[in-house]
Amino acid sequence: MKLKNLLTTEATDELRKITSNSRSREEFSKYSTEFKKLVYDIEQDITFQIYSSPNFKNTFRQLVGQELTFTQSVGFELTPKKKGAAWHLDTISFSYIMPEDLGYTLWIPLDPIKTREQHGGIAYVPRKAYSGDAYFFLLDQVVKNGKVDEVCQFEDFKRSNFQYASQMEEIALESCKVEHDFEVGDALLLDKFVWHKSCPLKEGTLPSRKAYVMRFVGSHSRYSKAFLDGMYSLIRATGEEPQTTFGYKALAHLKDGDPISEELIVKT
Ligand SMILES: O=C(O)CCC(=O)C(=O)O
Ligand SMILES: [Fe+2]
Repeated sequence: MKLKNLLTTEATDELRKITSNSRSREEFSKYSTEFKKLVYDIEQDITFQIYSSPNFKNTFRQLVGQELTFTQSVGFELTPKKKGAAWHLDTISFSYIMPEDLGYTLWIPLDPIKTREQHGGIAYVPRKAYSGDAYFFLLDQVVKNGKVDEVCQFEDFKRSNFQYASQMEEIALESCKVEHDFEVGDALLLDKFVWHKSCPLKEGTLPSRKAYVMRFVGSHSRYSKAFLDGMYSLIRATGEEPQTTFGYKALAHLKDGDPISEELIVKT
């Protein structure tokens, strides 16, 4: 869902500064090489100011009916030479909560997005049309029933990256995608069951598109080490290293089923 004028110019200027100044890690995975920059955990004072402001909290309480707990930030930069992310669900980014629990991505573009001129935004498919909850359920069954090792042996599985849509799904997703224009200050809120992708940036006046992403979990969302371990085994079986170890670093002291509240997150 698109949120108009969520952030002030001061806030987006600050977020742009953080995103510009942060450096990507050396070890690139396939996912991160599809961007000019992809860097995790770049929160600063401004990030805290945004998510703890009463206005922001109220807005989201009304929108999702739950308090949101900030977990992680990500900075993206996309240029015309890079494809960005193909259709996917953020199964790794939300692997530290129970598969059925709520997680949210707030995507904040730091450049204006004009779809008719250069694209460069995010496309998504509304859950009513095709929802990712069945896919989280599927992954849950694999983990819960101790089938991760077996799945990791499948040649088909090793060849594909399970976070992404299949070719047949891509065709269906393309045909019901939504792509918005954005002014700087607007944002897009997606829950973790929403399929989405980057829209490649065409050559034009904008040389690159930056975005700052804030991930949240619902205040009722519970930690799941079992699902976290399962997802990391699956991703490693495809030959990729997980982009982030947030669930291990920041939440390692939690037990399965513990609710994740702000005080429990270890700042790294
Ligand atoms: O900014 C992009 O192009 C990708 C963002 C994305 O996939 C995400 O935040 O989950
Ligand atoms: Fe994503």
